[in-house]
Amino acid sequence: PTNKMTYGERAAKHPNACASRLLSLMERKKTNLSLALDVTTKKEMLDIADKVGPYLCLLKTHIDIVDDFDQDLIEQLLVLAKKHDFMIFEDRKFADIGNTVKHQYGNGIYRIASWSDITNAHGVPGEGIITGLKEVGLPLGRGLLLLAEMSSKGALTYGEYTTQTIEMARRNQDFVMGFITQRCINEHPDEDFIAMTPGVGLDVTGDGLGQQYRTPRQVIVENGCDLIIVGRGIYGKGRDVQAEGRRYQEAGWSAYEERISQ
Ligand code: 5FU
Repeated sequence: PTNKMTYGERAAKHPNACASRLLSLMERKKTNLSLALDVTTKKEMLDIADKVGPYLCLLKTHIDIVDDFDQDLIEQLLVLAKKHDFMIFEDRKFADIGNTVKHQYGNGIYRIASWSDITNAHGVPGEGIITGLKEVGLPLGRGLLLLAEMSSKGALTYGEYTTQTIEMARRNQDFVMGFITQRCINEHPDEDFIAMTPGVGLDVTGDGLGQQYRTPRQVIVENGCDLIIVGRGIYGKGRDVQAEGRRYQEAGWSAYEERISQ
């Protein structure tokens, strides 16, 4: 299945335009690294994105934690996305009824749909959440991820909840391009959801607040995921962000090469 295929082969036949764009970027730039850029000032955000940009396929944001957010931040992030050739994923984790999330996605201060290639949602409200987000995002060529499994200790995303979330995605493949998950979810031969995985680190196993880390190899080779999402492992206190960016890019890519050559 998708496990043995290259990102490029998958890009060529992927029916979801946003997924295809991301997979071909990954192939062309030889990276499956997504940076979780959880910093609270505009300056740090732009500085780190510029330094780590060469190693990324996807910049993951939490735009609502930036103290001095303004429209100029968005414009500058888009300039960096073009300069370094990466896409943007606002990790908004929508979780309300369809009509509300439609506005949370398209309106307000952040206008997420206007700049973020990808966003994500919980399945907890039922399928209307996808329908609402799709009305706003699909005409703009955006893609959605559903949260199938979280990385944190004691997460309730398992069993029947996860199963039903996956079924919701299967019914909405024009807009749902993949999952936040800890393992590859694809089962049917023609199924190609992109598996993006947070909770990745090479040096520590947790953060004291419930986060749990696994290595790129565990995630990509052993569990068949496609992207590693790394935050503090790259820009944590005292770290050389450029060197760490390269280190995670290399670790992620060599794990992928090991997987497809097996
Ligand atoms: F959906 C999830 C999840 O299950 N676990 C996560 O850690 C999202 N995340 C995000 O990934 C979280 O909000 C952070 O932005 C990022 C992990 O950052 P870290 O610094 O690598 O722990």
